[in-house]
Amino acid sequence: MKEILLKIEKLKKEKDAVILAHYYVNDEIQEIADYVGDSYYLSKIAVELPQKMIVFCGVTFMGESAKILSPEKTVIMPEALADCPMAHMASIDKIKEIREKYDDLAVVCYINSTAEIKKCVDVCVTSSNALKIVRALPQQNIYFVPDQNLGQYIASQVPEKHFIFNDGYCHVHDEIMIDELEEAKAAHPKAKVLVHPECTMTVIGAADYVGSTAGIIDYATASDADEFIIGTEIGILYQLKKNNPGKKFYTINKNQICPNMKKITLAKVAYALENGINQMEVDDETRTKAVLALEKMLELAR
Ligand code: CIZ
Ligand code: SF4
Repeated sequence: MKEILLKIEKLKKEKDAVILAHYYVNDEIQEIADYVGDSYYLSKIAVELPQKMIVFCGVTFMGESAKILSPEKTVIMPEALADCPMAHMASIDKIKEIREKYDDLAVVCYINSTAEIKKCVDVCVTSSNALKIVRALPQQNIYFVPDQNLGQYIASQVPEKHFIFNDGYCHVHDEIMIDELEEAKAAHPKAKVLVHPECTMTVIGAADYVGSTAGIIDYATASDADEFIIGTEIGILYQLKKNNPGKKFYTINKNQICPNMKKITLAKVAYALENGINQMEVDDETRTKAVLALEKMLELAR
């Protein structure tokens, strides 16, 4: 075994630590992680795990959500600068303005958001539980932040409610173009198209399946098809190939890479574990407000 892997194993035992990783991080991180998953699975499991320390291989909002839900645990981020730009793409003033306009309103917030935003919303969702949660809400009007694409997709599936959209987006998914998808389909006519709901509605409209990273992996694994065109971040290919050695997976363009997820390396995991750096801190006032939206998500998604 490589020296760095032995070092990480040893440190994990010494510190009573567990490594969580999102499907978008580098392959070698997914290989050493104790748990790999989508953002819903990771936020749920972080609460249930017995270890005192969580090393979160993902972007800031993921570690922050784990800390908010489990304040007694030490949550360490191997790379402090791995942040999701979309997490900042909502305005608290705009949320207040929309609340004043509608009586019967729920502010629904994608988990890809900062704790400051989560403080001002009614419930969080992830791409794997958003439809279930939005359908279960009693409110008729839904203000969905920050992702406009996920918001539009949910609205298309829940036509009985009225939606107000925000203008946030994920550059990795938003930049997957329909003509690129059509080219990929022409090159691989037998392939099923599986995309993430952070893609635009035009791309979603041309897909066979729309779902979270976990949903895409489950669909490809259960499917009889043996070729797939994948419309999400390239890190997902590691699990797709691992679960399906006989099947072929194609991306749509060359930019399906989240630069922030890719900042996490084995050396940074080892260094953060050894030195206890980049501990996630959330002040009490923020935590006690933001936890309500996350706990409501866990309750409604059950
Ligand atoms: O950051 C993303 O795009 C996420 C959280 C995707 C997913 O489905 O887990
Ligand atoms: Fe954020 Fe997009 Fe990266 Fe996900 S893939 S962390 S939404 S920038």
